[in-house]
Amino acid sequence: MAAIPQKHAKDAAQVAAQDAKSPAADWRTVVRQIAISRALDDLEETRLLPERKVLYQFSARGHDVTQVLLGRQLTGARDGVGAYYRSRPLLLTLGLSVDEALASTMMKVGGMSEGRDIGVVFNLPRKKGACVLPVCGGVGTQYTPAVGWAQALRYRHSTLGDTECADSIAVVHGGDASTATNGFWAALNIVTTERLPLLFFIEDNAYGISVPSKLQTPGGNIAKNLAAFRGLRVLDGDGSDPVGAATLIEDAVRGVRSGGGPALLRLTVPRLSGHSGQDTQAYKSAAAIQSERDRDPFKRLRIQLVPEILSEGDWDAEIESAQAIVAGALERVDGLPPPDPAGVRRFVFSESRDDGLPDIQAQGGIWADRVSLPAGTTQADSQGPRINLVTAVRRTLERELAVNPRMVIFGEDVGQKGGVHAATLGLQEKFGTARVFDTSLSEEGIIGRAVGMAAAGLMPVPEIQFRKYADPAAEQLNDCGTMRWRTANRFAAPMVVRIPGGFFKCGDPWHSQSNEVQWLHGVGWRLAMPSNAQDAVGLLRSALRGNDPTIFFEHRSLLDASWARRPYPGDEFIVPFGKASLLQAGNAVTVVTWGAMVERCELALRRTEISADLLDLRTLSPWDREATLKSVRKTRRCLIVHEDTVTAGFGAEIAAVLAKDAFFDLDAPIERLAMPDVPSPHNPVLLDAVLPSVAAIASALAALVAI
Ligand SMILES: Cc1ncc(C[n+]2csc(CCOP(=O)(O)OP(=O)(O)O)c2C)c(N)n1
Repeated sequence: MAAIPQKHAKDAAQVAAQDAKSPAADWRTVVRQIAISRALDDLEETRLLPERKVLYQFSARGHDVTQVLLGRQLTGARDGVGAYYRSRPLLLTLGLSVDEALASTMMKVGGMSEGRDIGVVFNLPRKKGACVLPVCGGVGTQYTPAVGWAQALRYRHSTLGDTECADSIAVVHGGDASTATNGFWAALNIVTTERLPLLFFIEDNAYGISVPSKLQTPGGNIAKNLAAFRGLRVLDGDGSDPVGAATLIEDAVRGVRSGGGPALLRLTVPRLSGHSGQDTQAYKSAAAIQSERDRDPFKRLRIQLVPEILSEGDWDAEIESAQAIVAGALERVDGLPPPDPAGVRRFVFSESRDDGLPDIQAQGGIWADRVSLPAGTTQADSQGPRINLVTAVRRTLERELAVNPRMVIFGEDVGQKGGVHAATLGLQEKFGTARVFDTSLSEEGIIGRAVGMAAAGLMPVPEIQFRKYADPAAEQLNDCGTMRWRTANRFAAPMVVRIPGGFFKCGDPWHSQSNEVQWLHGVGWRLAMPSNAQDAVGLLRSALRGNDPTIFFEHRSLLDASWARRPYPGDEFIVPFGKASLLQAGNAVTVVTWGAMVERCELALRRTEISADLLDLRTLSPWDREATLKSVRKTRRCLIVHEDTVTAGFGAEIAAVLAKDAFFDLDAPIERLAMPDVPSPHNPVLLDAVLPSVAAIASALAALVAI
């Protein structure tokens, strides 16, 4: 063997030490994997982007060496990975094939989203071996779902007895700028307070597009700033020294895997290309660009390995082999067809196959793991004791916790206190703190964690304390809803988010808004708005045993309202979504409503003695178009009443459908009665002035039938 040049002797010694103990020691494979990533970047940057066969290119050049080294450490049977758009080398190391990678960026059939999402916004469903949660475009969105995966590992191990989770971990990969996001801090708080097995793997390339890292964290070094953060092990190193980085990565992963609690590893890396294919890097000086090139970790790795560990010939052979692999993939993938536009509407929700069996996602939720639950019945037991709506929710949660060991309930104050609305009262006492638990005050953390738990095969039931406080979770809610579609049914995150909202004895802009229309514009969410205890039981059970993310809206004014009290309909009672309830039948007009307005409409009809169909939609996603159309075609008039504000409220959608599909059946314009476009006011006098009242509904009905 040739003598090691003096200046590299230390490197070679380190490599040899690595060799003896680390899976990353198979340096030849490491070199090939990095070279494949580089060859893909080269191909895309120099050919596919100019030829417009790739429309959005993100190079990982400079980030690739450390990612490959990390990937080789993720050997746990149920390791989970949160990733971002620059994580392709990591995914390639974890099993993403080169064909899949190229088909993704080239928007072809066989890509990880079937052309629906940006090609580097990946996912890697896996029952065994590291699973990569669906990547999102939003920076920082990867953090809280990875936390959910880590918590699910602990739950699956300690409560479900899944021994494979014992030494599995979660890893979340992000850039320096992502450490400024809400998601990062929410995740950091949760993993350190809960002591979850999660590694933050931060590749600091000193820029967020063009913004330097000193604007993302004071002094520009997140590791330094977190050095005293309680419950977090912090490691910091130079990612352009591959051998040193390999040691740090191994150390960080081993620490988390062996029960040492959460850790953060920051590695500085050069970003050797623009932020994306479009970025000319005009904001960097020539000297800065040159200094980044000088820090290229792949060049450094060659110096560290050749010739002592790998011969020059072996190194070159790996580079050539990588180029051949990528060229072969290109030949195959270039010939693939684009995705069929006829399929673009598929997989917004769970679907059935042609043979009627469910077309279940590869990963996420209890359906993907074929967990079976008791059969439901649509027959209500009318002999049960009368219960109020909040009891209906509590009893249904209790029953489902008993039959579904994968179900967990969490949120602010839901534990010992039993929730500020008392919907979870006594559940923690009965089922323990692993299954019913309080969370930190972070709605992003609550919903993001639920996403990761669902991906790991649980049925999370998070509570958002009041409707308005779902706002900080908007990003996670949105990304959860689109997950099935984005991944072309590879992943889904079914969960039931319980949200109390709407007015109570008074209103206010914070606790009392209803704004359900926001969910209806959020692709992929089911939405239930029960008006009474019986429907609450049935709809909640449907949602909890279902295979889609669902918002379950609990109207505050109905929780203990006497009108909403009904006989307990039984432990297996279900109400299918999308089926309106016809509360009374008549001929002069159709009244379409839901939630707290149902009782008011009933009272108004009694007061006016108008013969009407009264439809309680019960669910708005899906909503019962057929029943609505059928009724309006019969009565030829329609009044829609809702609490949400009028402009672009859901009544507008219903009216548009009726105007088109029942146009020739109508004898009068479709009427809407809703809140004017103001926030919910506090003083009851003001609230009464804007909420549709019984009197206002009655006079709208009278006017409508008089036309
Ligand atoms: C929430 C959000 N805000 C802004 C953007 C636009 N954006 C995309 S990448 C990026 C910079 C992120 O930098 P960093 O996290 O350091 O990762 P890097 O790209 O450097 O690898 C920005 C601002 C986004 N995708 N998401």
